Amino acid sequence: MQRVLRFPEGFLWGAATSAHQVEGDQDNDWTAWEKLGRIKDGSVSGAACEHWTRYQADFDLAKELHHTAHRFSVEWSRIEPREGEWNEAALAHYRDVVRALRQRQIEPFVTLWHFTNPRWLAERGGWEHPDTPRLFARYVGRVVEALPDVRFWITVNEPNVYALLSYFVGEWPPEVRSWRRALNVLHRLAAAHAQAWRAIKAAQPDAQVGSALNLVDYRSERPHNVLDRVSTLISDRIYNHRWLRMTASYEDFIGVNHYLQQRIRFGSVRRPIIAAPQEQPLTDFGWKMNPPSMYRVLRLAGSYGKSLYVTENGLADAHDRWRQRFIRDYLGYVHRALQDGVDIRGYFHWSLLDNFEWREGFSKRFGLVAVDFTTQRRSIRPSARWFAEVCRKNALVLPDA
Ligand code: IFM
Repeated sequence: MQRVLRFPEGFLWGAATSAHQVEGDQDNDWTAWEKLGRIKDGSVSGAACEHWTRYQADFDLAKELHHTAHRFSVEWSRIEPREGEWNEAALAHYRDVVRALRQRQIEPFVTLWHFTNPRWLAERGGWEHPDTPRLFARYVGRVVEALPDVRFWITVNEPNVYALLSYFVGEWPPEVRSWRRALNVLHRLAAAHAQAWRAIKAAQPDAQVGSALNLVDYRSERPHNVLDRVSTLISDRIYNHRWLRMTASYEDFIGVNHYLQQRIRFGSVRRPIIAAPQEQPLTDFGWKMNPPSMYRVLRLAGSYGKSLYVTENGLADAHDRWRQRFIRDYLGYVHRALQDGVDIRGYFHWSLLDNFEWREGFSKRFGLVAVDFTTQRRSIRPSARWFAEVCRKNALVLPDA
């Protein structure tokens, strides 16, 4: 006997990537920072997956895997290499990328900012500079004009992760450790999102515009400890809700990126514990799987009354030991949230390809498709073939327990 969980008609299935992580060769703040030797495995993004030149073949793989949508980002530093100077060749390239997806009946979801800043922008203060939202909206206007065939836009990716890691924990460039500056950056990004939303709507009134937020399922480390509980509440308010409260009226949809449950202990907010029930496997990142968290964060995002897309969900798992189980169990909770009335319209697995995982370098393997970074050879992982059947059937077929 089998149990079949059907997804709504038209539900979109696919995977996500970001420019810096797969394209390589950029003139941005991360490239500069990597060269200072800051990446844990000593690598630099370099040519990454050479997706800049191999995108057609990569999209053939996505097609073979029955993906019906694909999320990727365009790189600001390629498009505007110097302030006010536009690189038409880069825009034409991204137009070809969109066309390549359309030719394969894959719906493009385009992210306009995914952590990296052009070097010239970083040098004048990046997201701390009051003029950055205006410059961002101007850049967005150029991209939207150049890509009239895109219907789904994601303005910024995980503004909360960026504010946290770059300005509060200080683990990412520009390595600041200040909660005031972190909040200021989060607010700047929200202003940028609103201005970009208006710019896109002015050019394409029918476009669907949202942002992709990283949502964490926060729990108290010691449920009966009042200080832990207050710290947990504050983390949830700032990390999960603050962005949504500021931007909800400028979101046609909310993109939910979900990876983790975190346990908060008073006094260690900068270093939360990534925990889950004992029996859940540990992924290569040291992040524990915890599928019910997916349900809780979807309910949280759904409470803002917008439609949702799961714009990222995945794990580092070089040997593909857990990926199938991970996708199966997390999708089970996506389905449960749908049944409980949450309006979820698609699921993007992170990631299509193994890629440059920020400070971890190339050591963490998130791809449905494995990449050999010496030869650039791609090989489809078994879990990706299994996920392909979910996409093809628009249903999750579960063996009866
Ligand atoms: O690789 C990142 C991505 O850039 C943003 N969300 C989380 C992923 C895995 O860490």
